Amino acid sequence: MIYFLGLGANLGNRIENIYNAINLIQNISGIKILNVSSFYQTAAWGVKNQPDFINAAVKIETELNPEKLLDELQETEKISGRVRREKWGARTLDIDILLSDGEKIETERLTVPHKFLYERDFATIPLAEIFPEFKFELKGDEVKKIFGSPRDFNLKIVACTDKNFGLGRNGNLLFHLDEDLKNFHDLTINHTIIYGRKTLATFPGQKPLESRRNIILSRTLKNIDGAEIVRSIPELWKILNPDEENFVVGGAKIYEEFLPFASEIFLTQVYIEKNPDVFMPDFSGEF
Ligand code: A4P
Ligand code: MG
Repeated sequence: MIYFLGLGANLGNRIENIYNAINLIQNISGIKILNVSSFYQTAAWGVKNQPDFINAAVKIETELNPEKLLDELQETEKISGRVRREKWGARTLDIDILLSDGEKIETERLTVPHKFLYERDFATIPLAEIFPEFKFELKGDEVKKIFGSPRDFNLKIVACTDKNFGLGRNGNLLFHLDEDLKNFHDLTINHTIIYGRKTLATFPGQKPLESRRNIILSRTLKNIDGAEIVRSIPELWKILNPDEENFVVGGAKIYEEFLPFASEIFLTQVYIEKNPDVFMPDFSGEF
């Protein structure tokens, strides 16, 4: 099933709270994030006299049933330090299930579509950005798009696969074709490349590539000359330069994690069948 979620925060570092929430949701087993909207600064709705919110919408695909999904999302709110107090009051993180592609839901715990969805520009405007067929009327609330959502970093994915979208075998790439390597060089030289530990091991001398800003996403790697190491995707958003060209260059797990945020894919597909043991994740959905 497809669901659209609304995220909101108006306490603490609000943008970071939304980054972390997206990351927590992405790491729930049984949930796949398909797309994330821009971030919006919105005047508090319902209870006034509280700080503005940052709001965003997220499209997910899940095999979880609705109640289990709600359990997981409420657990995520809890981890994010939300304390339940006043109705509509200030919070570090609020997650609402806005809409699904299935039947209406009306149980004691859950109403989908969300009961106030159509009354709130802070929910409908981000939602419409990632669900263009969505029909709604503007209510005239204060909702302003801000800079800093993952999609604002303009991530580009670069990969080389065989005929069946295989990426590698036994920790090695499938191909070392001059033309593809030149293409990779020309695209990325003097720009930023983002990759995982296993991809570092495929580089010459297992070293970061020269004349590029190298950012490695790894929980385990220690300091490496010529590279910056980040431990999590939210950490990456904090150090990435949105005015730079930012390329995600592998491997399979890293591609999968960044696909929902990518704006372009540069794919070299070689029409040969190799015998790969890792594959490019499915990217047909949101492109
Ligand atoms: N619940 C029922 N349907 C749903 C659903 N579709 N999604 C139940 C999520 N939860 C749903 O929510 C109360 C109960 O609603 C849950 O236990 C669940 O079983 P809550 O999160 O405990 O309490 P709450 O969030 O304070 O109340 P409520 O009514 O959910 O508030 P909202 O609607 O979430 O509004 N202004 C701006 N600009 N931006 C905001 O994000 N958010 C709120 C909170 C108020 N004003 C805002 C914003
Ligand atoms: Mg709520």
